[in-house]
Amino acid sequence: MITLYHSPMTRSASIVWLLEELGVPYATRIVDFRRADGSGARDPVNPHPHGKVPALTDGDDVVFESSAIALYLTDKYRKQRMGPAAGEPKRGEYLSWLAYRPGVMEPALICRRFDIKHVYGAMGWAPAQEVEEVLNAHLSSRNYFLGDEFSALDILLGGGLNFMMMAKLVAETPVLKAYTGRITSRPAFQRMMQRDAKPASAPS
Ligand SMILES: N[C@@H](CCC(=O)N[C@@H](CS)C(=O)NCC(=O)O)C(=O)O
Repeated sequence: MITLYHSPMTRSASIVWLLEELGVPYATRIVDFRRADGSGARDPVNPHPHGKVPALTDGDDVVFESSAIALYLTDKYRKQRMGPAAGEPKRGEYLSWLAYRPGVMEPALICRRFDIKHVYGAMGWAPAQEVEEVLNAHLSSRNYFLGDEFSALDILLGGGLNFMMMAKLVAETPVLKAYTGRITSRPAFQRMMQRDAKPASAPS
């Protein structure tokens, strides 16, 4: 049985959305974590080495970091296809964008929030403005990250873009507005939102 170590309305919500799309049985274990305002604490039951969410266990396997969890799940559970398998077309593209989320997109946009100046050649990511241009250009000619096929990329990167647009960390362009409208109208997204709206003490 899959157990997701989760806290509502955090990055682990993406994994709830992905599990809902995959249609596999899972349980959520609500855990506390250290918040930006200084509240919260690491939860000793959470297997993530830094006490972050998400983390996931599946039998004896422990998986942490959103992109690794997404790759693990979409490789292993393939009744509902949510990304190309090894050897299939677009696998390289799939892996590249999966790595782009924590390696480039997130740090670039979070630097913007804290007004941290970008330094070419030193930081492994690109300036926020450049990241926005790349994402808008990519999505202007496609329905989804991989073209016509919805995949875990639209949850990890698309869900992140949706959140950052609401938080005003990303400009609301017609391209991004249409794209996030497409992905958030999915029933699995709505189910995730309903789940996360439940009080934390409710059985999950
Ligand atoms: N790189 C991680 C980031 C996870 C992360 O930072 N999650 C936040 C909640 S949205 C957290 O657990 N923060 C607690 C901490 O930084 O200790 C991922 O993509 O899964």
